[in-house]
Amino acid sequence: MKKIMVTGALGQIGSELIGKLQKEYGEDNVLSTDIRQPAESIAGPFEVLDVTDGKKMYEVAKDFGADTIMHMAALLSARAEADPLFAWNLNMGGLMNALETARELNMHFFTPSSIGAFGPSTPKMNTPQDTLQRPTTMYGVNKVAGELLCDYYFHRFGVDTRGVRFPGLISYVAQPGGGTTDYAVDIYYKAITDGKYESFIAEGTCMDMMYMPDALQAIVDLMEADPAKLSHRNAFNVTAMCFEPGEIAASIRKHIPNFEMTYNVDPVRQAIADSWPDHIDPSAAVTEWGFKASYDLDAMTADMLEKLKKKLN
Ligand code: AKB
Repeated sequence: MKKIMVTGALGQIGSELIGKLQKEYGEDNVLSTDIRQPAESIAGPFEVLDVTDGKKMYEVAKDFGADTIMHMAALLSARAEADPLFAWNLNMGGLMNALETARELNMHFFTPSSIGAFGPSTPKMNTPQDTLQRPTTMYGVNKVAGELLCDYYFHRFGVDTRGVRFPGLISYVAQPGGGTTDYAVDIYYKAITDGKYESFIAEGTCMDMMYMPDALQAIVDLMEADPAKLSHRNAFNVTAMCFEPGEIAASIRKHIPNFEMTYNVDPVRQAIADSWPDHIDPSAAVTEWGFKASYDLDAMTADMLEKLKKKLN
């Protein structure tokens, strides 16, 4: 049975990944770590861990007897643009410590990359797995450097590093913080509480997205994949849908007919969105480890609205 340590366990992906991993591998075999204490008690073991503290990361992993590290702690794109130096130190320092811990303790390794690893010179449609990556954001620079570092640790030290390039992730459990794709989560909350939403991303701006259950399944499937079948590792394109703000509004109107959408574009987040692809090609993930997404836009909207109505009432 695997023994998995997760960093950033209280973040947007981490807070749901923990439950998924506990279901797959048993509650006691998943160690949650985060820089802050959980607001309410959470299932399974928990340790406070600042990922920039490499010594403590190593000790926590060793004491737990972890054989796998899932490094989720990171600053997202808009936050990183507001404080680039802090982003570099946290995103790269944390990743380096996690890779070193994995090397020293001979652990399997997962960390997410992002569509943010692409830039304006990348082909926008059906963005290939292997293509130009010249991002113009600090987050993107971190993600490309991170992909290369993970490949380096695999080739140089034999660490079993694996990763995916996630699109915007949408979930009703934990809200994202400081991302460019966050509008596609906020919109569902506001649709229920206010019946209207002011989008900070302009009409017509397409970005790839995925519903959280598909993202969690992708992590588990990639980590379970036969290494002999992986010719890529860091990191696989994955996506479930791509839409622009008007399309998500139209999907919400199928349930809330009077839902109103207005626009007040945030130039910083719009520039980031404009530098990213419209739609990436996930075929390498499909071929090499059977990636599959179950939710399209309308299926996700129906589930989000149903679950959020229960949560917010
Ligand atoms: C962000 O918007 O920064 C993230 C991402 C696409 O990596 N959701």
